Amino acid sequence: MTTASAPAPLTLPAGFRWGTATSAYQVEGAVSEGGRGRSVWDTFSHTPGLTHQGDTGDVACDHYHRLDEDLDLLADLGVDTYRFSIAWPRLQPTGRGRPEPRGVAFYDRLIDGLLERQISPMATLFHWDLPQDLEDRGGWRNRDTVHDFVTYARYCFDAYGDRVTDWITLNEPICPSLHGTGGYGHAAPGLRLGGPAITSAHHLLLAHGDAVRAYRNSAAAGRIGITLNFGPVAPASDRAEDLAAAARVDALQTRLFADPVLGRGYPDLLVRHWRELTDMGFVQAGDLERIAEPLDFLGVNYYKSWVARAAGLPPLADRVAMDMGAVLEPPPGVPRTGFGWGVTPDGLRTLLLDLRHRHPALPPLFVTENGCAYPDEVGPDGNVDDPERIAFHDAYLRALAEAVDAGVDVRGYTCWSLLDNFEWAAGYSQRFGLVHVDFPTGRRTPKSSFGWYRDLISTHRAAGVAA
Ligand code: IFM
Repeated sequence: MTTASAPAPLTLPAGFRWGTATSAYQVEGAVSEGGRGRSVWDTFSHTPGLTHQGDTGDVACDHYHRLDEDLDLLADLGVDTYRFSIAWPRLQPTGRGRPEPRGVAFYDRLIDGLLERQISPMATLFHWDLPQDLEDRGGWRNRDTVHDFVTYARYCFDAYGDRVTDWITLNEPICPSLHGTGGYGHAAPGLRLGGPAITSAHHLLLAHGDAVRAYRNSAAAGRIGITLNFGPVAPASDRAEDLAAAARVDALQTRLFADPVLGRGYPDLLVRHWRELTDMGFVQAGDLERIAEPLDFLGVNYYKSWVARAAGLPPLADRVAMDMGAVLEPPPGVPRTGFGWGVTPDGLRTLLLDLRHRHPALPPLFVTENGCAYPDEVGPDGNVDDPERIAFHDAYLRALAEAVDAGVDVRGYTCWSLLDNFEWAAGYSQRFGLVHVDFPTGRRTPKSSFGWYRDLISTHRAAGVAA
């Protein structure tokens, strides 16, 4: 493995925490072991034609069996924090009932292994893998799922609350709701329902707020927050149609979840559109207060920003899809990742500053995901050189440091991802890892970005500017 020359130091505050992130279905595999139940992603990925080349998470990175090897990689990387998710169907195979002891034991081993290596565990309770049995009862469209989630969350707080330092209730609630239930059917559970997708979004938020309150009432003594993904957008021109299209996309992609979580309720502009699809009767008295439970931190996932050009409103049922009647493109002239996403580091600075500006009582921020996919290959010398990924993380971290300089309280950064993994409907076609995974054999090869990130972390630690 080659290690790039040491990067110029970034000015980040003392105690800034460095990490990497993964999620259960994307890395674990072993989907039929340890009593695990099925999730919506097992169903979706096994439905012919829905994922790239029919890829599934059945084996994924085989992290379930290679746990010690992956923990050693984390120790070698020198991270302060590892962000992983707990698979609800591993803990409660049907989403209800007594916890499955083998599932509980797997995450005990993971958490203890992190602590033995002086890495603080950051656990996400829900990263899209809803137990299929709950989906069969209506999934997040069913208000009962809120109660089921809080029961599951309590089990987790009781089992791991003495050791997990940071909890994340939900990752990117837009994915299981608007993308999976109301968009174009390209993600689990693969429905195109319009109004009921909005019901799902609301119930996810309610589950989040209630889980935070359950946490405060538990014996656990760490921090709790939620992770939202943000897609900042600028209008393609100052034509009224483009301005309106950008405002709609902004409401959907940067404000739909952040505003209610931070106590501002749903953006009016969205509610006006939604009124054609739903009477919003699912929002009951007191719900918005329950959703706005105070947080210890807000997790920010940021990859790219967009330019929006008006394309005419889509048919009614599609109005909850992410483009909201706009053509979304990377800003002109920016490089693209292997996935075709724009490389837009400045958007991170703007996003962090905007969040602080819009929300005077903003809790501390934590960048819980940021990364890029390129078609990395193991070279003839056995190394994987990925200079684009190094340049990507370097640029985004510099934008983050500028926001911190301007006064935004950002506590840490967990890059996506430790390992190449199952990228949802794109299967194994997109490699986001600092570590290359040869999927047929499971063999891990740290990429040059792994060495770069390790050097960056140790330089900061040595300089005394990071914990
Ligand atoms: O792989 C996903 C992750 O599950 C959620 N955030 C975005 C990543 C890259 O698409």
